[in-house]
Amino acid sequence: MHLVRYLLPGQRPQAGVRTDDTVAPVQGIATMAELLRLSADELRSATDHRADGVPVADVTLLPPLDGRGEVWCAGVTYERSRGARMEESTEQSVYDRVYSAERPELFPKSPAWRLVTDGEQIGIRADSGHDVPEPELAVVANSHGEIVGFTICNDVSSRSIEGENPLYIPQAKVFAGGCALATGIRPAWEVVDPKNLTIDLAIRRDGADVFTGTTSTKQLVRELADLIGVLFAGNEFPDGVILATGTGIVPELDFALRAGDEVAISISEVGTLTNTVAVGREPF
Ligand code: DO4
Ligand code: MG
Repeated sequence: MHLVRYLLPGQRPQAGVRTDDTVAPVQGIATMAELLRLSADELRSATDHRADGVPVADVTLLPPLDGRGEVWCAGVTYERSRGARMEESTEQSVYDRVYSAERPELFPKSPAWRLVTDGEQIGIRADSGHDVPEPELAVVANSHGEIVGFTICNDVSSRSIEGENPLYIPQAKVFAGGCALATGIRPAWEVVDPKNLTIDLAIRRDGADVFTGTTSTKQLVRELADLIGVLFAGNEFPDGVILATGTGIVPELDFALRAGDEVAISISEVGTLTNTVAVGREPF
């Protein structure tokens, strides 16, 4: 089962539940924000009370967040990420220190309205030059700070802009098409062990794989509840929040995304996310 948002022709976006090839609204609920205002127990029982469904082929699936929902990212949570940042950056020590610091790196990535989802284009910046996808397990928390599900985030990033100066991280991380989420949220009660999931990334160019990589969330050095705890320590998320937990797959420095590349991410028990790369607006 996945929590989804979808559009039927001529209607407003609707939150609901996808099972196999059917989507159905949850009774009395219109938006994901409403679902994420429920407690975890209330959400679980709400998903048992569904109205009649329609074939998924008849709807357009939307990014699974709405209203005041936000996506945040954690960074440098895998050894591979620490190594890659130290290689690309002029300021190596900040990455080395944050990897083992008590306080994790967390940064805002996208409001709900700027998200893209499966099958849509992801963007790379025209003023960048060295860009990579970052395939990440994303934790979905309700407004009470409880972990209620998991999805996939592609934290598309500019290595050249961040590498020049870490103070440029907002520009390296936040731009049109820079944040993609899978269409579905797998409920937490259906995922046996989120710290034992396989993450796969494949990048295809002209019909051939030009990069493949795999990792496991076993390699994630932070506890999911701790990351959510720090996020909620200074913030309220009245319509829920999705926190991407960092990348454990970073291509070597000689690889960069190009327009037209297809980026496919899969996470066991969670789902898949596939997007094609487009170059964003011209530099200022
Ligand atoms: O420190 C920069 C960002 C790190 C990041 O996004 C990651 O490790 O996934
Ligand atoms: Mg990342």
